[in-house]
Amino acid sequence: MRLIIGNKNYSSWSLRPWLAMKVAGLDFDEQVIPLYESDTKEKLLEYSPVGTVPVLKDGDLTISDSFAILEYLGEKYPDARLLPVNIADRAKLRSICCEMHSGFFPMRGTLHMNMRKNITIKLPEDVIANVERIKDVWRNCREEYASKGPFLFGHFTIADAMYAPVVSRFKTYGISLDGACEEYSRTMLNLPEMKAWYLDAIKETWIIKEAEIE
Ligand SMILES: N[C@@H](CCC(=O)N[C@@H](CS)C(=O)NCC(=O)O)C(=O)O
Repeated sequence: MRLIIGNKNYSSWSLRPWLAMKVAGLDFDEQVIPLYESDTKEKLLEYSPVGTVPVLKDGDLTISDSFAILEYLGEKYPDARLLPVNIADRAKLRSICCEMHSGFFPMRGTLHMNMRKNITIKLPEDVIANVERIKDVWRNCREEYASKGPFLFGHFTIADAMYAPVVSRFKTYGISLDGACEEYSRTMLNLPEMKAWYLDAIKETWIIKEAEIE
């Protein structure tokens, strides 16, 4: 398999399948395409007509979109337990994954993923509302699944992959966390695979000005 991704410092959608594939111990090549350069679109279109990253190539199959890739991996590698076994848990997982995938626009538009940065900014009301809702999601999951392990559904699943960039954004922008949310954030940041992505991100030299809040 080959996973085509964007800059590790900035590409939140790319982090999601990469992290899940690494945690699941899957064998794959990765290819980074630096985003928002003059030839980026042309390069992206070589891999998928959608023209965005991430893209997963598995033999003749091309899968675009982070969530579609995660779902595919969950189905293809059941032993990796990227999806919960229980149908009700799967439904709950999909509900919070879709909420992430199709929502939180104020948070996504203001708190760009930027792993090199540590900065405190005054948050607008709509971003605060998103942050509070995300904390609720994490708290509710941790309350329900705490006895099964430290991740949202106990063991690591695609839900943790979906929220991994949020963990990083909260760290970058100094969002204060306590209790279950602080523990969850620590669990995610201490994942060896997350640390490996951070190390690669920090080494990158590309700068995307729009994602660099001063
Ligand atoms: N909903 C898509 C979003 C993908 C996306 O917007 N990726 C960004 C990078 S994080 C991208 O490829 N931007 C380049 C462009 O739009 O030209 C997914 O989940 O994969």
